[in-house]
Amino acid sequence: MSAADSSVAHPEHDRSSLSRESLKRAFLDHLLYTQGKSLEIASKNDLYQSLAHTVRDRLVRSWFDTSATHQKRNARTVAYLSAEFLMGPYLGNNLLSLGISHEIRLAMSELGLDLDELLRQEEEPGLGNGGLGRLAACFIDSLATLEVPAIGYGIRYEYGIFYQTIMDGWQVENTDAWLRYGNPWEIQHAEWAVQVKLGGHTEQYTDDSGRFRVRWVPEKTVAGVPFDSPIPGYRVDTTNTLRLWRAEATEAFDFHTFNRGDYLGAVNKKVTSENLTKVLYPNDESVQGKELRLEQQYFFVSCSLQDMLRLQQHRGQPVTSFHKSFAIQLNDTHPSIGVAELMRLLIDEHLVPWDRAWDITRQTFSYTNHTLLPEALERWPLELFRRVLPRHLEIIFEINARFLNEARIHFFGDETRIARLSLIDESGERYVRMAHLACVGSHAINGVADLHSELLKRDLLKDFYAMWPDKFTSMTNGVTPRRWVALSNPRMGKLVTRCIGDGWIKDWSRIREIEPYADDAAFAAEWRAIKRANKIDLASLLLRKTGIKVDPDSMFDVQVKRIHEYKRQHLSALHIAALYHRVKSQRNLDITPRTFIFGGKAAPGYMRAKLMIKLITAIGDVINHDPDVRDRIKVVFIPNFSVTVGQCVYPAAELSEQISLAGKEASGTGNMKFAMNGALTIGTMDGANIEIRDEVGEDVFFLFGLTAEEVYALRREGYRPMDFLRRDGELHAVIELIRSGFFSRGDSALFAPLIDDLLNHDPYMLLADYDSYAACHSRVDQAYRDTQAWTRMSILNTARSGKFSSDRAIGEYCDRIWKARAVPVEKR
Ligand code: AZC
Repeated sequence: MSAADSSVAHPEHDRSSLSRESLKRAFLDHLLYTQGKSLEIASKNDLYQSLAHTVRDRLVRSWFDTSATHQKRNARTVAYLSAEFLMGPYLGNNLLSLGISHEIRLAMSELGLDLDELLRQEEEPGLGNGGLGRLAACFIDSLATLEVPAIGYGIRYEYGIFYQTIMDGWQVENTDAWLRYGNPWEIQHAEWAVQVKLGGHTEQYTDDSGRFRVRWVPEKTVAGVPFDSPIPGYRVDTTNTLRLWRAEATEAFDFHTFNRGDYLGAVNKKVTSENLTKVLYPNDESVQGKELRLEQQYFFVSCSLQDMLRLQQHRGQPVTSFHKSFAIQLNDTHPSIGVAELMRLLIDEHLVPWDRAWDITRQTFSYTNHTLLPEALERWPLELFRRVLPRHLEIIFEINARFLNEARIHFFGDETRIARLSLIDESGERYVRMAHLACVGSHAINGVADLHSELLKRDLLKDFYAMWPDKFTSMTNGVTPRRWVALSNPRMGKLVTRCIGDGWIKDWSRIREIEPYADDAAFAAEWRAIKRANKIDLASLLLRKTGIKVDPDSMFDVQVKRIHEYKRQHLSALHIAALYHRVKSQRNLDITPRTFIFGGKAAPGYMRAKLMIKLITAIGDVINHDPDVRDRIKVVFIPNFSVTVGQCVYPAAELSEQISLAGKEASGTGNMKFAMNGALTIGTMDGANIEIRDEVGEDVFFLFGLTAEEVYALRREGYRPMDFLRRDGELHAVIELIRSGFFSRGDSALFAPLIDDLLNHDPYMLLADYDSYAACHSRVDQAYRDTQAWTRMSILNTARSGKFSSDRAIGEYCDRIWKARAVPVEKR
């Protein structure tokens, strides 16, 4: 059964205007007039495009009514600024929102077409790296479903996150030309293009009324053109907008060069301008101060702010009430230059006095931090910053001077603290600290899970917390139950709907109502059958993508997420190697058959992470081919983990690996997707794992490892990984096995960088947590043998996952930060 069959689970409205005949007519019209094809000669892409256009047409009316209502009501609008939106495929989700998947399926089949095949045709826009980008996508889904006026602002990268293949066990990156066959969901609005300045210098002048002013004389100007996609709420009349900006050369600029007779030079500059939105930086939680990246960030932020000011004017509102019309959320520091840009627009272009402008700015912005990792903190070398944004640097200096004055009064005499707080890092080479700019320019600052928010206050942002405790708050992440359950797990959706109705799709807290069914044998049997069917689907995907055949009756133990040392995929690898070692040493050992499934991308320049992938595939290669193992253990690495692949993985998982070192994973959101789909968690006390465990109950959660407090204590005492190795014979043997080249055809040097690091430094404390992890897995092994008890836990786990909907998270943001509310759309 496929995603689109979710229609069966959620009875659809019988809207006559959407009758099958008219859908077929519209589809064939698009095939002819948009694609220029007949049914006989159409390619699969033609068919997909025609269907997508047919569905988009059905969103346009409500899209239009939505913006008309928001304008008329002058409703406070949430502007979610994010350098990444990892949307996943649109078609299935839009069918679900509209409630027409069943009709469309029938219409297609009457034309001899298979909806599932058309759904598979869509290339997902991979405009994000991982958690942060996917969170933005879940949030705009919830905003629309909750009928909150909102616009997602971001970048229309021509190339999204790279396409990953695995060759000889190594990650290989390929470009992601997702726009190759066109994007049927977007509408280009050339009429709303804006100009963005870059480089150059500033000049002082006196205006007509004798006031001292600053003018920015840029080196170049780039045009920003908006591309809009509709974001329909689930079964409501609200259809919000995702507005992504593409950089284009400005005519004025071309003309200038052209007039000097330098045609090729002009063309070349055009190409350079357009480079700005060419490609997404594939780094997750690490930054290198690349000029182009700063330009990208500034480009999309400036476009978005200018766009909001245009809307403000269009609504007939003065710029000085900008903060009443817009609540801008900074998704991490990537858009934090917005603080300085709004100040520039207000004071230089709209002639608002500084104090008033600062007031407006602070009331407008709020900032979400997504990571404590120091390597992820954005800071720009001052000279680079000056080269790209000379006017902004002046504004930042002024903000800083005023801020530090305030701080000096607050922390009288404490100059080391003042230096720590400064927007400019002057400890060596000078840098602009973007997180500090975001903190100073926002009225609210939040972490993404309770532990993370506490650690922010205690550690990373402690000086800001000391100064402004009231600005800090915690907003635990959430994920949308539409995409992550209704769409990706239609079998489960159907069962749940049969028992409690379909209210859970819009209100996931109601999933609690299935709790009594945990003890219902018939329900449990169905629950199991559904999981098994989902596993069979995943098994066939694995076979197709990797050639590896797995047993759907083995336990599916899954770790999918970006590959990173702090997430510790190699801890799992060590444990798998240990299991193998056990099976080899005791031939008839009775273990629960398991399929270990991994997926995730490593940043292309992150060699250690790439080596982790190689370690997993190398161990897998040996195990999968060893007849002694007799299918008791399989290891599969799914290439190119993406939203599309995730939709197949979460519903099939039984064990969810959330094994980061405590204190490192800000929240995690995959952990929530697994929990909703009935996979039990094996995890550390990290990020939102803690809250998942609080909700589902400690006997429905496999806990192991050090707590964040214990991690700090151990580090303070002086952590010596070797001490832990000596205590554990099996781990010792496993490390020796890897070191000897057993998994690398005798190449004992291959994994040395990983292993030596574990033995000598082990910054993520794998060795300290190993024992506890392995013991916990033995408990999992035992628990899985009792099928009924396991099923019961799985049901309870889902039933108690109500908190982890992004609808809950968005409700909290609206109440506590944005002061935004639902505005029902008036239909024309
Ligand atoms: C991620 C965090 O690592 C993850 O724990 C969290 O769930 C997610 O954001 C959403 O809040 N961070 C990122 O993806 N990237 C950066 C730069 O933090």
